[in-house]
Amino acid sequence: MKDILKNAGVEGELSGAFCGSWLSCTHGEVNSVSPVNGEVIGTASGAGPKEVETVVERAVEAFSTWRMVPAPKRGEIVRQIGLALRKNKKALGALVSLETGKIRAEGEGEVQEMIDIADFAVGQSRMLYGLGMHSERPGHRMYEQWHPLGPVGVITAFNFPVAVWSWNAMIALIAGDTVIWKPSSKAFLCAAAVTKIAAEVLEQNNCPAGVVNLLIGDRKSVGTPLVKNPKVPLISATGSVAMGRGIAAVVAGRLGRTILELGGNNGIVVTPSADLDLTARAIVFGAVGTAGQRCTTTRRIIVHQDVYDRLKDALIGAYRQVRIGDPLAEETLMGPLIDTGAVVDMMDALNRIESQGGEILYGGKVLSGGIYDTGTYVTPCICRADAQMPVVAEETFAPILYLIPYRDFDEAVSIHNGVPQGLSSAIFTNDLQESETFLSHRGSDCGIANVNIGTSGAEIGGAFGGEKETGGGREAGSDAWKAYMRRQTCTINWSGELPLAQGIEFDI
Ligand code: UN1
Repeated sequence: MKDILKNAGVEGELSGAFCGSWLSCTHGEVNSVSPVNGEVIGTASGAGPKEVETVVERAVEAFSTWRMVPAPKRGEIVRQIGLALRKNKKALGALVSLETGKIRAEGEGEVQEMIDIADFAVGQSRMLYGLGMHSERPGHRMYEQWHPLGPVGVITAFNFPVAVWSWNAMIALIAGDTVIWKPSSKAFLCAAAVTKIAAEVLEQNNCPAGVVNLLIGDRKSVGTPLVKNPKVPLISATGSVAMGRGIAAVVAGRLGRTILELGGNNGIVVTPSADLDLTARAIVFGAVGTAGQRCTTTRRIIVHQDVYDRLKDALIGAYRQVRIGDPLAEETLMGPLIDTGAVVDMMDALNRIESQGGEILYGGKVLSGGIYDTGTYVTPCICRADAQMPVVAEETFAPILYLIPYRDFDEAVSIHNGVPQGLSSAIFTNDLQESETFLSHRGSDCGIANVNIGTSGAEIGGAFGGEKETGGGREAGSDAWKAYMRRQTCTINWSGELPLAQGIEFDI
């Protein structure tokens, strides 16, 4: 454990605020407790409203310099950050595992996602394209350009403690913005380690202090003051729907911008023509991976009644094989939940499933003995449910999978879309009409819709995010960069005359 902290550069007491230098903070202490062994693995002095103010000021100041660095040069610095992450992939991946309980492969996979988005951002730094338009007036030229926006507040959750920052930060950095990161208080060591790596690269390139910043603390002492601050034009937040609602209201109140990536309740429709072996494997990764704690986790299987039993048996068979334990051990497939609070929430959901008429078909037990004595290890759970059960419409951040039988395809789509969340979705079928219907505008209502692959594990090249209560934000690839910049429409008159648009005459 000591080695993991040392290799990631986060042993010893940390300060809760960084803006080019570490500030001394006096807002209590924040502890990071590993769900792997229940031990406190790190402590930071907490930041408070005063530090938020200082850090925002520094980020504003740095922005005035950073925005004048040509975008491809900013891209070159992001390229170096990507190289530094490559060097630290194993060390960071192990820290992600230790602090969040993700298995090693997923911890490293998350760092790979950071590397991928860094590479993507390097290319994007030369492609911040605006459109040119034909003016309706003679001798006029119109075009649009994209300017840096300002400091961007990035609020991240425990479950992707480094990748989500990088989807935002790498794009914000090439866009010319500075970044203020408020990580989850449950995973701030990962954030401190990444901040150190990025800050070192920025320093080597003589960038001003305040391009990347960090604030460690809870919602009240850090989150709320950051979100309220009018000098932060964009808040990008990942977390629960309740958290997002609060942030949306505050930022809308000051007419700021948000990118919200909130809850998911992701479903897979399994039709009679599906390859059930492939389907079962995809479901197990989607439902059990990250111990069911991804926003893209597969939570609902809407399965045709003719293949219900076969799929159920295949899934139960596969669930029995899932090796649960120390996430840092090579053979483990499922680590612990983030804390005992998450276990309580899971057990509470299981009670409600039973009282609402569902049936637990497999798992759902808290493990004990040896490493399990932390009370954070559970067996993943499969339940039979029907779509009307209120608990099915909720996102329980735990490995609970609902099997919901359907009779006809339209019913399956309507069950699929019948929840308040709209992040990720998938269909397993070999029937072209079914897959095309699912992808059409009368099909899935989610931000992500897949055919014959699961709901989780999206690549960074696409825009990531969802509809309805998921919040509507898009991060990472495609043209998500536009949300981090301000668009300016420019009209240049080279005619020597002054014709007005819409043919208006206004001669004096
Ligand atoms: C999240 O859980 O907040 O698609 C993000 C995936 C990952 C990201 C999940 N690339 O599962």
